[in-house]
Amino acid sequence: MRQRADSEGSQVEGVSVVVPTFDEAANVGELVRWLAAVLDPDRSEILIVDDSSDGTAHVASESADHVPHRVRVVHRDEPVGGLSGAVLAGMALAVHRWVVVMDGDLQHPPEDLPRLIAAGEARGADIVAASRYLAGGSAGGLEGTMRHLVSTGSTVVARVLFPRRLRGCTDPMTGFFAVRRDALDLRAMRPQGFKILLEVLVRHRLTMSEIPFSFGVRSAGQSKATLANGAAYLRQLVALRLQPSSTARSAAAVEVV
Ligand SMILES: Nc1nc2c(ncn2[C@@H]2O[C@H](COP(=O)(O)OP(=O)(O)OP(=O)(O)O)[C@@H](O)[C@H]2O)c(=O)[nH]1
Ligand SMILES: [Mg+2]
Repeated sequence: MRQRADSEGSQVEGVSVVVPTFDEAANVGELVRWLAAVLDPDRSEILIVDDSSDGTAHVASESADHVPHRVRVVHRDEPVGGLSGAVLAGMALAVHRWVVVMDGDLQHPPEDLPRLIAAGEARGADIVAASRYLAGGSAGGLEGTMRHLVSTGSTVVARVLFPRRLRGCTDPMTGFFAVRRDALDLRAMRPQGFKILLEVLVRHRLTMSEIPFSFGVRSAGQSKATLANGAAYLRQLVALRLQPSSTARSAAAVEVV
């Protein structure tokens, strides 16, 4: 059982939390309660971008009624760009200084969220990623040897292909990070598949930092990591190599909501 976040400690302000969800009805209620424990209700928002058909959006909206925080639930009837497209849609709605991206299945511990923001403020970074591979972190929540191999293999390939943009980034595959809203150029991004941090880092010139974290086990429900995501990752690598940075801006803008 997860330790309860210290709701008596100071709560973080100036944060928009973007959570992509696909069939997370069994997790999203608990996630909203956990986030409410660490966020200042007057200076934060929770943006849930949902592509599900299992009632996740309904559960999320009901949970919102029990917390004083601003919770927006966006259900996409015609999803574009998968998980990464959902994150981009959430980023487009975010109003606060920091945007935190995290999964909806509690594998990303909400109590680590204040550490991300504190590190970003203290170090003057544009982006702070929560890394499973930094000393002190753990990828224990990845199920099976194959998932571990795919994760480390994908990381090595990305770092070889983008050595400058990924310098200092031990875990470009992590889905848990905080980025300054004004450092993002959403028009530069061409999201597809699962790897939104890679998209952000390669398409921007950002000062990056990391904190270690322990990737937990999925709380309930099914994984959406599939072979199709592997294929999408390869397509993403090719697209990023061909048009890596903000030169992409002149192309047609991505529709984000
Ligand atoms: N909106 C949206 N969210 C998605 C989509 N695919 C996955 N997600 C969400 O993205 C997050 C990460 O997906 P997961 O299935 O947990 O992937 P994972 O953590 O690599 O896999 P597990 O370790 O098995 O949980 C979860 O919150 C999912 O609900 C999608 O197509 N659209
Ligand atoms: Mg997961």
